[in-house]
Amino acid sequence: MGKTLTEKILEKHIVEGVPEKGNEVGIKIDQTLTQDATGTMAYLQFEAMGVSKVKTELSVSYVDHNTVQIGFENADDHKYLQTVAAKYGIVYSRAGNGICHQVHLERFGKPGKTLLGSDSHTPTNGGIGMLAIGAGGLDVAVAMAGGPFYLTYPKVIKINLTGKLKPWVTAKDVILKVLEIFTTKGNVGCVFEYGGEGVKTLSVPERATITNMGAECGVTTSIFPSDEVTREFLKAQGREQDWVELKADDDAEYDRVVDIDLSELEPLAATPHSPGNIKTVRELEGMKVDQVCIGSCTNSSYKDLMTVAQMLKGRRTHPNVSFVVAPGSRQVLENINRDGGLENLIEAGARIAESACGFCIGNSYSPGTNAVSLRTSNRNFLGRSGTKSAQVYLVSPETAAAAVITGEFTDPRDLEKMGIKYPRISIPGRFYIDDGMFVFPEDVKGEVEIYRGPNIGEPPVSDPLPETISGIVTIKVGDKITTDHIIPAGSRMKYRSNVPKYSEFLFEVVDPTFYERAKQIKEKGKHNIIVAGLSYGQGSSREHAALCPMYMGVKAVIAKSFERIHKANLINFGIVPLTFKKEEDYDAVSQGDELEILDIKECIKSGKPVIVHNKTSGTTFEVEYDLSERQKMILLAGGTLAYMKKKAA
Ligand code: MIC
Ligand code: SF4
Repeated sequence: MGKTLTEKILEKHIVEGVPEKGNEVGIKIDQTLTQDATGTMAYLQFEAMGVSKVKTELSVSYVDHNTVQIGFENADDHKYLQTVAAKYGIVYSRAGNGICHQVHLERFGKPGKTLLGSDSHTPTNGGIGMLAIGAGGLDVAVAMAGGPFYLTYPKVIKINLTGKLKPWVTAKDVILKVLEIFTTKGNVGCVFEYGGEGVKTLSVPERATITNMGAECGVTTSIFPSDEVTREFLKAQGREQDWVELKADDDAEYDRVVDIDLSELEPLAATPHSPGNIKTVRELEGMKVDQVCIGSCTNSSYKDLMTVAQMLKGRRTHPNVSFVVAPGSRQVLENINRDGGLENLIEAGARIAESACGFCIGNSYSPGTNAVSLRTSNRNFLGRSGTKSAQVYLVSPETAAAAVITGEFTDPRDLEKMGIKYPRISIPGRFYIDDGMFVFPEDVKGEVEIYRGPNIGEPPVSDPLPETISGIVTIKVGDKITTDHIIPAGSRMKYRSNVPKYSEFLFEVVDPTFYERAKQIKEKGKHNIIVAGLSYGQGSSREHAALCPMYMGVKAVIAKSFERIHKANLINFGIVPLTFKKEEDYDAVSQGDELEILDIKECIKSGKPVIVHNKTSGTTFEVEYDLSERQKMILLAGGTLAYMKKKAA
């Protein structure tokens, strides 16, 4: 039987475990990336591992999230990151160089290699044929120290592309279609592998738009083959030597095959407040638009911005629209500048933002009250833009630019009637390349002293797992609670290196009284327990969604189901992820109930069922846990750092 592309790459990287679907396997990681908002904690943890240099082929530390720098905190953190990179042999990408995923695709992504990144959109580099996976910072630190990364040997779903996109229909519409089919939940443990005749019609950055937003479906990663198109892209980046051909065998067997005819797609939008709420742009036509933001790691490539620039050439931004453009990288900015695109954008009235995450993470350009904001980014979770009442729609650059012209939701195909022709932009044969904003380890001379500003604290350590978890349901939430709900980013993100301070914002968008209640429960010597519905912990890889609850004394989360990265983060920080066996057990628990999770330690050790006693209602119910032997040992030790120390001893 032939092999899928995913199996072929995994086969070359497995160092532990049996490669059977559903089994936990450990894989060797060739490259890692971190960004500043997750990186500081990751490197503090890496330092605690006592390794003298990173053991990967390449590790890059990007600064792209906290670049607004109101106050000293982030500038200090960046200096910490730069000195750590210099000391341990890590490439440092300075603020201004661009968004980690876009820059990595341009300068470092290599087909056939594994990439682990402390950011959920790491699969962007699946567009160049890498097996690129997002994880919590601690897992990335372990990989930098030479340890394996553990994942469930995945089911592989083939997305078979046929046909060719029609003018005005884009890669973004492909992934929004995928989101319509698969939704944002129920895809844990799967990989999306793209194949079929349609693949060759998509450029590498277009493929990367598609693999980027696979993260919203909750899959482990998404991957495209590496073909002539990949070779051309690498050549344009001056890296043709990094190309290898990679494809699935013709007789490879997949767990499921889904066909998408590219020529049948039309412009789509994800409506508030989930990337999975898909409508056609036609259905939304005429809705007044207040803000348009083009950029983010999903849609900020050369082609994206040159297309928009061409559409807007000689036109003005509608007077009711605030129009923001954030090029994905300094390379994109330099190239659109050289090719005249930047001029068109400025003349049209664009507010040119830094090449960074910016608006996407809500640390700048927040929309007004109840504003309708069209964005080319990947997430529109409640409050993520920085404005809770804002209505954020996720669209393609073409649909976004159409609204810049008309001031309302407009199907870009209708622009033809206004005399606007579809701009056919192709990728340059050779990009203008300038790596001057990287600091390479070989550029570092002499001894390096690590800089630690006052904002950087020791990473908190968890207490060992108690015999019985005895506590209060501090909060009961519903389905699809994202890490943006658990701990906001945006203007709060500057406290990433200060866990006690950052914890004050836990569940801010859902229930701002959470912190005070959790604090009181902790002070009474009780544990905090979170109860949740389906797909708990969707979205980002931010381990603070586990680290801050741990700091506040949360010992267990009982949910209907968990998303992959968040579940791994909970385990890393010694919080037990338990699942309801029956729907009615979830219904019967109320916020404020006193629960006892009896003999939890013994149950996990011996594999016995876990019984929860609800002292408030006088009832009991059974919960389940799906943990590998390794994960059990981590929980018993009280978290990954404690487990590693124990193992070393
Ligand atoms: C996001 O898009 O939500 C982020 C901000 O990039 C996060 C990482 C973080 O919270 O620092 C992610 O995607 O993992
Ligand atoms: Fe940055 Fe947004 Fe991409 Fe996250 S999704 S890495 S915040 S651009």
